[in-house]
Amino acid sequence: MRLPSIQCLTTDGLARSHAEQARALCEAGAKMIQLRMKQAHTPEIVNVVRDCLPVCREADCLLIVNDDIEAALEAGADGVHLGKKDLPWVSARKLAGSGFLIGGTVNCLEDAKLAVSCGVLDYVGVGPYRFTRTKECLADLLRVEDWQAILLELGDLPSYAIGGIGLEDLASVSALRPNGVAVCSSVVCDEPNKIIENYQSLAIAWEQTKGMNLCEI
Ligand code: TZP
Ligand code: MG
Repeated sequence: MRLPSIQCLTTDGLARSHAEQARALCEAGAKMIQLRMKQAHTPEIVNVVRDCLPVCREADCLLIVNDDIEAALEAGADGVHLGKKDLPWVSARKLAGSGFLIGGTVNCLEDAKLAVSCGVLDYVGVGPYRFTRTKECLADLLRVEDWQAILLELGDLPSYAIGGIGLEDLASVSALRPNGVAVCSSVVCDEPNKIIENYQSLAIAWEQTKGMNLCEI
């Protein structure tokens, strides 16, 4: 299976619902969406995943659920993204079995070591690159030497740089050599046409940085 090099996160707090954000992203050509519904309980997440899945399938777009593996499995999502406060990665893999994507959060070298040694992750999100209001309790920003050490440690484990990344950051981010970028506020907004425009500009710019390498998993 190939992992796309751009992952788009939906967010709370917009006039457009998570499903509407996901639909616009699919229309824009997004190939990997992470539903990040921080305020919702499992039944609501299940409903939104079920709503989004046909659209994502039609658009050949992977649908990942943030935090809630129970919702992801029940609704038939493609995977889950788990941070350090969520179900441990090894337990998640035992629960989900193979053929289900599990992504993890890496904020430091120690996390990267764990991500590799656990042997159950399909990808990691590495960051934060910049300050962002999208995530509460943001970890310390990574310095260039942190990126180098972390990405070296990760080896072949696919990585997405994350945290406040916008169009103007792509050249510098790409120079760090993650496999891809994960973005939210630079793409999703209240206006679906603007989501499409934002995503497409970002995808073109990322391709221009030669960051468009698809990674095998
Ligand atoms: N983890 C680290 S930063 C972040 C997450 C989920 C938020 C990403 O969103 P944005 O708006 O692209 O900073
Ligand atoms: Mg989490």
